[in-house]
Amino acid sequence: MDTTIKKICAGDIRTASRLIRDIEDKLPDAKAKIKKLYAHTGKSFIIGITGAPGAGKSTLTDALISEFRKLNKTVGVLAVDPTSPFTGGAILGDRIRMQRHAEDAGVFVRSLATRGALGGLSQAAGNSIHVMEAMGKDIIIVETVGIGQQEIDIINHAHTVLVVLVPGMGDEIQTMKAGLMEIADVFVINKADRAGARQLQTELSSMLNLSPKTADGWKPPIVMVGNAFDPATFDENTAELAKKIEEHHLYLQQSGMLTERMHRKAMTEIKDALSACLMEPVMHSLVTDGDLEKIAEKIRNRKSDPYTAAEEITEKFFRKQAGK
Ligand SMILES: Nc1nc2c(ncn2[C@@H]2O[C@H](COP(=O)(O)OP(=O)(O)OP(=O)(O)O)[C@@H](O)[C@H]2O)c(=O)[nH]1
Ligand SMILES: [Mg+2]
Repeated sequence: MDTTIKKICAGDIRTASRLIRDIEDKLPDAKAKIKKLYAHTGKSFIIGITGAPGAGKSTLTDALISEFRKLNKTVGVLAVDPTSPFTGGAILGDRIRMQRHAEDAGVFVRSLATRGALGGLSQAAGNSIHVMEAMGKDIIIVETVGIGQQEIDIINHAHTVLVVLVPGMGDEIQTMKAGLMEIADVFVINKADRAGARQLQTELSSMLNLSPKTADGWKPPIVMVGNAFDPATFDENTAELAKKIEEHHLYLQQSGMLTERMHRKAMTEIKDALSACLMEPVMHSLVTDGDLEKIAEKIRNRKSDPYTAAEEITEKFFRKQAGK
């Protein structure tokens, strides 16, 4: 076996960290490593946590780590920050918030950011999850800011999805718009000691009652989590949250829905890989050749149309590939 793979499968933190960094930097070698690693993945339970910036996702993740550690489960955490060029501090914040687990060999925390590259964040997240799976982590938590399609793609790598809402942020409407209602398996109303928490709970539960019964027959529970700085209630609430997550996990296993989730994950992985094999090289050569600007200009002047342009681009790409 490749030494890198061997080391990662033995749980070596340095080798795993290096591969995650290479994945993030899109080094071609990382792809080759993931191919070899893949056979050693697929056994972890993956939890996605999404919600607005500052909703308290990292604080909750930290609390969940403690809950899972009590059960002797090893935990991997991946904090994905799609907006990191602007909020570089958030990732540092994540490290600080999860610092109390820094000494624990059963916990592995890494962050992932886009470095201005074209797309591919979902793929980088998926591959980093694979690294943690190969390390043998029982549970992997993926945290991402939930706004757009990119984040939904990332969350599709998870088996169970938590959506974190906070009273007074107009979240209900945001959530509906972002399509998060459909993707949530468990809702968390965080900072539930704040005014408006009960109202949010009522609105959310009537929204859930109105929505046609989810295809898989699971009704997403709403867990209220109070102030993170009031340990007595916070610990009790997060223990309840961990219980709901476990219930969903059991439900997935018993209903056969886990297979469906794994299928959804596989679909996302194919889409990501195709995008890396096709979309990204095409876009890359268009950008570096300066063709993208020229084509856009032609379209703007109605000298061409997007379909013809796309056909020409595709034809050129495949001709170039065939000539290789
Ligand atoms: N009042 C109050 N503040 C909280 C609570 N939970 C978290 N915070 C604070 O809210 C801020 C954001 O918390 P995070 O856990 O980093 O939130 P996040 O959703 O991970 O944030 P991003 O990753 O930046 O989107 C921090 O300053 C926390 O200390 C809470 O229950 N009550
Ligand atoms: Mg965070």
